[in-house]
Amino acid sequence: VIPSDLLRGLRDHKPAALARAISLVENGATGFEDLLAAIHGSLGRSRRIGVTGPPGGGKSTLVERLTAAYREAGLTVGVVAVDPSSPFTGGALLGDRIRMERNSLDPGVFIRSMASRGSLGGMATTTGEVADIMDAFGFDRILIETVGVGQSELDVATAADTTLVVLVPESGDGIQVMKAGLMEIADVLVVNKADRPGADRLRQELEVAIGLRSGQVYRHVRAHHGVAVKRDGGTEGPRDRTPPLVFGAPVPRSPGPPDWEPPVLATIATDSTGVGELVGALDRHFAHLEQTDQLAGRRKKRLEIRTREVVDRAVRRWIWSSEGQAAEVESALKDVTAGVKSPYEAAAGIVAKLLGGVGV
Ligand SMILES: Nc1nc2c(ncn2[C@@H]2O[C@H](COP(=O)(O)OP(=O)(O)O)[C@@H](O)[C@H]2O)c(=O)[nH]1
Ligand SMILES: [Mg+2]
Repeated sequence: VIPSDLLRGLRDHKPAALARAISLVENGATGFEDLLAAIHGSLGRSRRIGVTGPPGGGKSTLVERLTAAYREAGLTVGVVAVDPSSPFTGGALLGDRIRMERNSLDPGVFIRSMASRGSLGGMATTTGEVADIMDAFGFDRILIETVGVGQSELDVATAADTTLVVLVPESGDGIQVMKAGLMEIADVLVVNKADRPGADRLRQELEVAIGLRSGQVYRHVRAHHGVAVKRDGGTEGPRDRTPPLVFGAPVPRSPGPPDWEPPVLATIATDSTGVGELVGALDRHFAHLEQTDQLAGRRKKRLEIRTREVVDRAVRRWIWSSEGQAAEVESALKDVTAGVKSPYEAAAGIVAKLLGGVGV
C-alpha cells in the first residue's frame, strides 16, 4: 500500500516526496512496487541519457557540465549516479558527491547517488526504477551514470533512450573499445580529456571502427598530404595528378530511414570545452529516434526487459523468504556440503517441492 500523499506529492512536484519515493524504491521497502505501478501511466516525458565508460574517464565531471548546460537552456535535470560501494563503509564515492552537490542547491536539479552493493533485483533494474520516479516527477532530462565496470557499462543501454560512451586517451584503441562491446551500445561517443596526448588519434581510430561496423571502411579516413577525397573516389587539391585511390565501395544498405552513425566528439569536461556540441549531438540522436520510430521501439524493449526483471526478482525474493523455500534450501545445502547430494540433485529437489507448493 502506498501512502496517497506520496503520489500526490510527486504529482505536485514536491522535492520531499521525490526523495521519499526514491528511497522507497532504492531500499525495496514495502509498497515500492505499488508505487511504481501507480506512476507507470505517467511515464515517457523525460529523455533518458545513459553515461557510461571506464572509471576515471570524466563521466561525473561531464554529467555535471551537461546538467549546467541543460539548466542554462531552462530544462530540469535528474541525475542517477551509481557509485562503487566500498565494502567497508558501503558509501558512495565522496568526490562524486561533493562535485555533484554544487548543482544540488538548484531546485531544478535532483541528484541521487546509489551504492551499487547488494540490490536483489540487480543494479540496472533499480536504476531504471529510480529514473521512473524522476520521470513521473517531470524532469526534462535524466542522466544515468554507471560505475564503469563490466556488465553495468553495457546494461545502461537498456535503461536509456540515448547511450553516451565516454572514453579517454588511456582507454586504448578503437579496436579494444569494439571488443569491450561499448561500440555496440554507443549512440554518441566522446573522447574526453582532449587536453591529453593521444586524444586525436583515439578519435580517428573510433571513427574508423565505426566505419568498419557500418561497412564503409575508408569513409572516415582522411587522405594524406591534404588531398581531399571525393565520394566518387576522385581527388582534388594540390596533388591532382595522383592516381585515384581505391576506396572500399559502400556496402548496399537496406532501404528505409538512414541508420544513425554515432558521432565521435572531443571534450575537456573540466573546462566545458565541447559540451555545447555534445548537447547538440544528444538532441540530434533523440530527434533521429523520434523520426524513425526507434524511440517507441526502444521503450517497448525497455518495458519487456523490465517485466522480465521484475518477475525474476519476485520469484527470487519468494524462494529465499520464509514463506517460500528458505528452510528447504537450508537442509538441501547441508546435504550438499555433507556430500550426500550433488548441487544438481539438491536444486532439482527444491524446484520439485516449489512446483508442488504452488500447485502447478
Ligand atoms: N585533464 C583532464 N582531466 C579531467 C577531464 N575530465 C575529468 N577530468 C578529471 O578526471 C578525474 C576523474 O573524473 P570523474 O568525473 O570522477 O570520472 P568518472 O569516474 O568517469 O566519473 C577527475 O580528477 C577529473 O577532474 C578532462 O577533460 N581533462
Ligand atoms: Mg563518476
